[in-house]
Amino acid sequence: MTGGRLDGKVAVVTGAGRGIGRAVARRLGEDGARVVVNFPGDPGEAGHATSVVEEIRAAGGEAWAVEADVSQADQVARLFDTVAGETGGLDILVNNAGICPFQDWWGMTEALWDRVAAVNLKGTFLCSHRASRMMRDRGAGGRIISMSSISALVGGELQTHYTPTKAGVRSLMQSLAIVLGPYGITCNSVMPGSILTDINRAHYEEPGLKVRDEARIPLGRLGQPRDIAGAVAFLASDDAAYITGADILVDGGLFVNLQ
Ligand code: RM4
Repeated sequence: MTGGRLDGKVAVVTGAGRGIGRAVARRLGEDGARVVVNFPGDPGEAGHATSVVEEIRAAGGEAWAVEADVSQADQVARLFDTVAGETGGLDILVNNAGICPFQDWWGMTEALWDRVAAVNLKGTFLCSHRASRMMRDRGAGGRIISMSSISALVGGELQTHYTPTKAGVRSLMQSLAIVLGPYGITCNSVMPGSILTDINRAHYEEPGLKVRDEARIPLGRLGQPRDIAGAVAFLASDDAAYITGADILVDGGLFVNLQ
């Protein structure tokens, strides 16, 4: 436990079976939050979610898994209705669910563009809309933390579908900070750099890519999911009570290392 600075808080983490979302769920559990581990219905995802729930419980925390594709309004409604029924309220939403199938521009299809936008941006909208209504109606404030990306600030040759969604997530948090501030709900983004997870593991199997990217990172290594979890835990805590509409770039110095 790290002092239990989130003791008794209820947190929903979307896409929490693997990668950054898994590390965030683990960390919020370590900090004392009761964690809802959301996962999509794709094959194998339930097993990932179950294992992270078991890890949180084994460490003395409270967690349970709820399936929902965040791009589907009816499934998002069911997710938050379940949270309301099980806990009576919601303190923290971490919009982490995201996909990035690398694809060159000339091979980009409307279907792939739509799917990435639906999960990454529309999913953040759908979850934030439901969660903010719960937080507003309960009247106890709250935290909405969304996973944007270094790709909100720079382009990506194989990510023309993905980078606009991450810029959009950041912008949505800025606007929601204005709307939800009067309710004591803060809205912020975390912007990971190159973090080694399943989202890019195959990409980094290309010979030389990992070495190339590590050479551009002042801290000399790709990030790990727990590097992001710490920033999320901070934004979820009372230590970040006066931070809203902001973003935290967690990239090992990659963004500034351009010359
Ligand atoms: C991030 C960044 C990373 C990439 C992931 C998928 O925004 O571009 O390099 O691996 O997206």
